[in-house]
Amino acid sequence: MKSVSVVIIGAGPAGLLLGQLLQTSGIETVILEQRSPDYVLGRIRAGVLEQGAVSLMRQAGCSERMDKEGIVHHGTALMVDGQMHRIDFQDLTGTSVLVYGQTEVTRDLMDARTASGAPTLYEAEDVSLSDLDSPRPTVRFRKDGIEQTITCDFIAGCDGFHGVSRRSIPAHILKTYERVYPFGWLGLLSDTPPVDDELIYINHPRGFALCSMRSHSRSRYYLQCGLDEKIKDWSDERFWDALQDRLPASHQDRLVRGPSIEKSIAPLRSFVAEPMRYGQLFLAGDAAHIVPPTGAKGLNLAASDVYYLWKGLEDFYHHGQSGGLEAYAGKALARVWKAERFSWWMTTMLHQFPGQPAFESKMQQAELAYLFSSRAAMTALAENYVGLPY
Ligand code: RFL
Ligand code: PHB
Repeated sequence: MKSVSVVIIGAGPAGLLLGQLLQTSGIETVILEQRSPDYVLGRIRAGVLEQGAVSLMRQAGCSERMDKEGIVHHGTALMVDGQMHRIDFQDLTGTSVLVYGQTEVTRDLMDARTASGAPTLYEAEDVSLSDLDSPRPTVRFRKDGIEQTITCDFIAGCDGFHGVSRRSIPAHILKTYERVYPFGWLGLLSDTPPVDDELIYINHPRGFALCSMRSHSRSRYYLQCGLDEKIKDWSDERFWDALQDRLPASHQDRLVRGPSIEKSIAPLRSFVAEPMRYGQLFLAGDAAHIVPPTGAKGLNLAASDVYYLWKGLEDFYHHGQSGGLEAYAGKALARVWKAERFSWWMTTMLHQFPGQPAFESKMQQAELAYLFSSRAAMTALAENYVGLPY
């Protein structure tokens, strides 16, 4: 039986970032990931990093490429009723966000871990956690057909929404809060120049759309779609036509079409599990909470959870203090709920809700009219978008 200080379940951005930060602190970890590295890198997800996440990548020693290739965005546009409204982050909050894809974040963290020699066991099957409420919990799994067991001081559950960690907390202790939205996002990635220098969030009568990017030559676009939609029914041409139709007149001719490199549908959900700690198990990232992507918060919340957990573990191993770990769930959840509120608000304000009563439609219009008429309201949007302090 092997023994290690911290077992991290999941090699998504949360698990890899935590692993790298603990590595810099001299704390020994093993990461167990059920998929292959290529599978993990093939998932196209987040694109926008708050300064907090950027700073953690630097502290993890993984910022060289990000600092070179990431694109600083000082604002974003919201398009409503055919009118573009710019939210100037720099003017309203004095800060900005960085456009750098989750795939690249993950790749940089994977490379750094390989270089450090710290172990990541990919394709680890049937991971199970036991003795979580004892001082030495156990993790069992199968790798290359061989059953293995590791004991440790702590387990970091960074295994996403469908992972095993949250499910290992006894049902009578776990409380969950959930909202499932009656639509999804159909995303398309293409090697074409983005339609604008900044992101554009579009509220359109035929559904929400988002124009985003990964670089000056790679675009990422999303369309609101029904939950029963199938990828096979969305040819590239149909996607481009629908997107062009939702763009402002000023941008319709600027849209550059090209073959898709990836197309996928994601359902939209708000979800929080409390508590984020059970015994020696600490949940971080999507394992504990999901936000709809409209606020660009999912990866950034994973990063702030990781920050609190890293600091708690450092206090424990370097100073023999458990206060940081005791405070972990409370600190993380306080920030999580504010991001949940912001993501729910952005989603509610910008999408078309099928069968929405007339009163709710009027509220949505009033919300938007107020937003664009008030510097205070735009500042509230901007300060949440760039990220609340850790
Ligand atoms: P992940 O990325 O899901 O990684 C979890 C890892 O755990 C592995 N795993 C297991 N390993 C071992 N044993 C098991 N039993 C396991 N079960 C699962 C999985 O294979 C996986 O590798 O969670 P993590 O690390 O918490 O990271 C969270 C982020 O991925 C997520 O919040 C963001 O992608 C959300 N998100 C966005 N976030 C932002 O901050 N900004 C954005 O602009 C943004 N855009 C998005 C998004 C998510 C989207 N989708 C597809 C849901 C756009 C989209 C379309
Ligand atoms: C993305 O580029 O994938 C992206 C950007 C902003 C969002 C969601 C997704 O709000």
